[in-house]
This record gives sequence, C-alpha cells and structure tokens, in this order.
Amino acid sequence: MSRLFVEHHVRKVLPLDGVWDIYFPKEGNKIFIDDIESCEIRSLVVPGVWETLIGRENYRGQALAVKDFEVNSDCAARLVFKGVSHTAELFLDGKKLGDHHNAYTPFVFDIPRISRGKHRIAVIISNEHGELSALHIPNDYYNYGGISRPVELQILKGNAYIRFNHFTPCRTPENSWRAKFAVRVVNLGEDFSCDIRISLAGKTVVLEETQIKSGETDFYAEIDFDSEIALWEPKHGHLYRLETELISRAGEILDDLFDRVGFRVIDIDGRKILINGKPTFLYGVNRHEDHPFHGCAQTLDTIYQDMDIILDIGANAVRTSHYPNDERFLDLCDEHGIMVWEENHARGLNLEKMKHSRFREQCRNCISEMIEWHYNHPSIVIWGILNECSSETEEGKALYKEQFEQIKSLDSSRPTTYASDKHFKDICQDLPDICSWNLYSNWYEGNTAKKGLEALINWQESNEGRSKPLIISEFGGGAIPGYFDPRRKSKWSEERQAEILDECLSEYLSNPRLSGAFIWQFCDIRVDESWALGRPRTMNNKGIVNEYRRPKLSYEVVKKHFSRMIK
Ligand code: ADA
Repeated sequence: MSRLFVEHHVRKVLPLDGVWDIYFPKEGNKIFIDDIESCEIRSLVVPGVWETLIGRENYRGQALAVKDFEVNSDCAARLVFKGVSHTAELFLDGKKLGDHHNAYTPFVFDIPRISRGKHRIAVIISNEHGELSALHIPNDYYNYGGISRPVELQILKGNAYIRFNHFTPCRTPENSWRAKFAVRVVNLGEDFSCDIRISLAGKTVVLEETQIKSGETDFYAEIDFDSEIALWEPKHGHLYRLETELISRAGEILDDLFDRVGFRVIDIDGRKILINGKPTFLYGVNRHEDHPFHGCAQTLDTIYQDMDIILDIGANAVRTSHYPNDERFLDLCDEHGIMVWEENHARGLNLEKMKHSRFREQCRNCISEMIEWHYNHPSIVIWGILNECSSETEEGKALYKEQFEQIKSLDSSRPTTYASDKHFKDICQDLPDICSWNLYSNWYEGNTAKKGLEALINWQESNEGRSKPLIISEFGGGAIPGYFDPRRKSKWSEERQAEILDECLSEYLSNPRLSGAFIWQFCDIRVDESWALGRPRTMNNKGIVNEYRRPKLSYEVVKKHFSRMIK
C-alpha cells in the first residue's frame, strides 16, 4: 500500500509492488526498447533500486522495468507511480503513455479504457546525470535508479474520479473551526451530473446535482464546527477521517477518496511561529531517505524504525532534506504530531546550475506535485525550497521569488522558508516567511556555536529578516562509526561529534531569537563517488546513527538536550 490507511472502497486498487523484470544493456548504459532480447534480465523487487542488485551497485544509466497484470473487466483506470528514480518513460502494452522527471514526487497516467485481460507496463528508467536533469546531479546524497516508491493501478467504477479534496482548517471570528474544501474531479467520459458528498468529524455537506463536465472541474465547500474539535498539536497528532464521494441520483457511490486530516493553524507572529496560537520551537533532525539495504526506496519497516528513533530522541520536527518524502513517512508524522519542513528537490545548485535549461520547469513541476499530493498532511507546517542554492545573486533571487510565488498560489496556509549557507551575503531574506541558516560552527567554520550564532543574528538585523522567525536548519559534524578518540577527540571521531552537538544544542535550544534547530543529520547516507575525498567511506557521516541505524555517542547527547525541551 502507498499510504498507511485505505484510501478507497469503491475505487478498486491493484497494488503493482512486488517482483518486476528489469532489463539492463549488456554493453553501455542505454536501453533500446525494441532490442531487449540482447539485454541482461534480472528481478527487481518494487519498491526498490537496482543498486541493491549484485553487479549493479554503481550502475548509472538506463534500464527497462516490466510488469504484467490482469484486469477482469473493461474499465477506466489510473496508473499511479509514487516515485521513479529519477526519470521514467512509461509504456502500456507497447504504447507510450508519457514521461516523468524527479524521483521524489508521484505521477499518474489516466487510462480512459483498458480492456479485460492481460496487460504489460514497461518503464524506461534513467538515473543518468547531465542534460536530462537539473536537479539530479552528482551530490552529497546518492541518485539511485529504480522504482523507488509504491505503484498501483486504480480501477474506476465509472469514468470520473476525485483527484483530490484539499482540506484547509481555519478559525472563524467567533474562534470556532471552519473547514474549507477544494475538490478536483476528473471525468474521462461524457458530461454527467451527480452529488458530491463530503463528510468530516460527524458533519456532512452535499453539493447536489453537480455538473461533472469532461476533463477537470474544481468544486468548493465548507463546514463550520461549533462542537468540540480535537486539535492536531506537536507530539499529539489527532487525526480525523475525511470522506469524499461522488454519488449518482440513484444513490450509488460512483467514486470515493478517504484521507486523514488535522485541525491546526500555523501563523507567523513577528519572530515567532505559532501552532494553534502557541509560540512553537521546532527541534529535530534533517532526514535523507537512504538505507544500505534499499537505497532511497523506503520500506515500511525502515519508515517505522526511523520514526521510532525520532520519537526516542524526543524530537518534535523533521526536515525532509532535500526533497519531498514518501507519503507513508508523512502519514506517520501526522499520527505522532511530528512537525515537518518539507522542501522541493534541490541541493547546492550554484547560479550556473540554476540556469540549466530544465531547472525552472523541473522545480515548478516538483513544487506543484509536492503540494497537490501532500497538501492535507497536518504535520507539514513549512514549505521549503532550494537548499543552499544561489540566493546571493540577483538572478538567483528571481528564481527564488518565482518559486515562493508559486507555493503561495497553491497554498497560502503555510509559511515558507529556504536554508541558506550564503552567510552575510544572502540577498533573499525579504522573500520567505521564516529565515533559515545552515551553520557548521566547530566543523566547517572555526568559531564557537555562540559566536557563530551571534554573528548571524547581528547580521540579520541589517535586513528584512530582522523581524522574522529564525531557524538553524543544519548544524553538526561528522563521525565515522566506530572511530573513537577519547583523548584527542579528533574530527571524524564519535567523541568530537558528540562534543560539537552538545555545544550547539546548548546554545541553539535556549536562544530566544531562534524558533527552530535541525541537526544535520539523522543517519549516515551514501553519497556520489565524486564527493568521496571529503566523505570517508563515500558516505556523509554526520548522522547521529549510522546507516544501519546504530546509535553513535552523540545519540545520547541529543536525547539529553531534546528531553529538556518543554513538552
Ligand atoms: C550542507 C547541505 C547538506 C550536507 C551538509 C554537509 O549544509 O545542505 O546537504 O551536504 O552541508 O554534510 O556538509
């Protein structure tokens, strides 16, 4: 399943996870779909990446993944991929359906008619670097190849389906709760009319005899709640089930979509971030989706184990560095009241890389897909963009501005931010709602945590960030797992990392100017070979647990500091 709960009853869901055939070119790294006989055939368990296959640990190129399936009646359907890393060219029964770029956002192809019987999906997957991708570049995390998130075929009862029902909770002037709904219905057939029924927290609203035209149509509704509503709060993730249904005149349910939502509002009040009116300090970790056994394909046990650790250290927040996350992890954050800073896919792109011919289109698509699919997660309290990109140049600023405007046009209910490393020369501090800084005192920079933060806060007084909340979005240091140096405490020793985090956490968690602090990083991760000389083991070793989730000395230090935060 692609969520932690059932999303449909009437709409039948055929999971396409499991064993796929995958074809690799015997020579070179290109696939020619008409010539797969000459390929090497292997089995790939989906979700999964080919780097877990013997002999393909470092393969960068194309492969062809194939899956046969059967439907037992003629129908309309939706083919849903929650993530292919990183570029997909999709065929159904040999006919091209389309393409998708970016490993970290879902995509769907509507199939107006699929006949009863056997069918074949074929996906040409690429994890290549170069002209194809502005965002997947050799980086301080690894660009895997494969079908890295769940796949499913959704079989429609009729020709129309509910694409989403975006829920926006807000307070009325009388301080009661109002739920606003934006429902998008897609009709693959002829115009017809039906009711749209929305049920939430014991109340129902029905849009009667609504005209469902061919194509896409948006509908709006709202419900006021004067009764008691349990709030979604940090560490108390109270969820309500949202039901949206298309109902015929005869009362037959034509399509349904279930989701889980939370009643909470986020406000920025000067330098404070308010959740449900209460000033809130976000403290937690930056988490990459990475594991030695599965690459970037998150298995359910990894998702649950990572959440177990996040809860054990006492964090109340996670930053999805540096891309939209698997929805099952976000579902778990919703359940546990773990606040999420989710960001579009970008890391360390200088101006030249931001000028890549596909940069704007690929960022625009990533943002629209991220917000469409993740809008209802109450845990997401901040939208972020462009980690450590060119926010010190006017041309870079224009691109930051364009992306913030896009986010606000899609969702005005959440504040925005970006993590900058352009200390003292950043010119984009007027754009976000929250100012965030990656600050590696005692690791990259020689100064102490206190001095580094003071210098940053003083500089922030010189620009529009002076009146905004401030987050230290990354801090920490590297520790090679098992390298102990109790006396010298050299860099890369576990003792040194524990010392750096102890000092930083003491400073950041108690500084009244800050509204958040995210440790870099949750676990050690694989990085691109080109980063190896600065990354022992060709890993980013700044995790507080290693890649197998085994704690380092710093783990207990983090736990000590987080456990002192006000509950
Ligand atoms: C940067 C970057 C992270 C990681 C980190 C590090 O701040 O945002 O992705 O590369 O540095 O480990 O150096």
